[in-house]
Amino acid sequence: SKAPITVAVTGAAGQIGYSLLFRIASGALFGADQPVNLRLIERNDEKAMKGLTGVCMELDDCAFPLLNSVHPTCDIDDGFTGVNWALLVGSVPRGPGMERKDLLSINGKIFTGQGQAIEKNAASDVRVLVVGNPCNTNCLIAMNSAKSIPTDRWFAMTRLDENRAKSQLAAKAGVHSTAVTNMTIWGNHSATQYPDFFNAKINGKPATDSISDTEWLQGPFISTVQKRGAAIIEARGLSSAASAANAACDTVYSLTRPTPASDWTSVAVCSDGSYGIEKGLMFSFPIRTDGSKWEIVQDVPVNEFSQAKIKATEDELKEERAAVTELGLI
Ligand code: NAX
Repeated sequence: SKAPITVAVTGAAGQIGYSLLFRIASGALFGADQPVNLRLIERNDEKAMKGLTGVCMELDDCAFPLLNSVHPTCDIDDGFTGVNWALLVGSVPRGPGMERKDLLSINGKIFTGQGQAIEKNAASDVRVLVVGNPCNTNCLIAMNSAKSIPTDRWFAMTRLDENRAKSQLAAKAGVHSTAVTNMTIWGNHSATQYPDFFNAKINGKPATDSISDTEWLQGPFISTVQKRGAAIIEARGLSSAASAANAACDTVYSLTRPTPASDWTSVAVCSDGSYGIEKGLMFSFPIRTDGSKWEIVQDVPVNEFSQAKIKATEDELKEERAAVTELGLI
């Protein structure tokens, strides 16, 4: 049988963790014949670690055929030892009265420490997906704290936004979500992200052929996707967790298998200057991969409307980077 793949998850006792771990253990990332080791990382806090113990008990109780080992810890050097994939989910949410700068500063310290611990302890083929918000900038910080790990191993998650956009377009066109392809999320995982309906396809043809309501596409469609996180909180009283865990699984799945012909997927990667985006920013682009090496899809048409939206989200990421540079985090 195959050698296990080792996956670290931070924030493992949190809401997303509670969905994500069970999906990983049942084969959602690497398939039904690939055993996994889980290394579960939580804060050095009694309540968090006790919660993690409970989650580990439930993982035991599933008797998952693919789950080779589970290792809970609050020591990040231990937690990242030998990991092939690091899913950085844990971060500190913005509390009442907390300034944006305080948030960047608190999370900045978490992600510099985790970047260093990954560099020191992970497997030589490690790949990192940051989910914890602000995910693009947290990823930028971790990547800059681990300079010996190639920049093409670092990803921040915009797949939930991609999936949300596909589902909105499918509902509007009256088709199944699988009919929607080539859905790019450009930029930041935030309210400035741009879900690019111009280049999306429905049943292989431009989405705009099936959806003629341009006013809806340029207005409510974009804002619904941008603000979906807040709408879920409003409805559920809790932030999106199962759908976020699902998107994390989709991201790893898509990055480890060849992209279907003529389609692409969205994930934030370190910009190489494509589409005029400043080099070094963690920016969500259309991506294709053969399952190991990935590339930014070039020559996707960007019209004036799209250009303005892409500029706005790039500007926001530049501001976030300036703030963390000023704080000495990168
Ligand atoms: P929870 O607050 O339920 O869980 C977070 C967990 O992280 C807690 O158990 C906490 O103890 C732990 N934690 C905090 N600091 C840690 C550290 N230094 N090391 C290890 N663990 C630590 O949040 P949850 O709903 O699970 O969301 C987690 C993160 O995902 C949040 O930052 C959230 O904003 C972000 N999201 C990102 C999304 C994306 O699309 N990129 C979508 C969903 C989600 O909002």
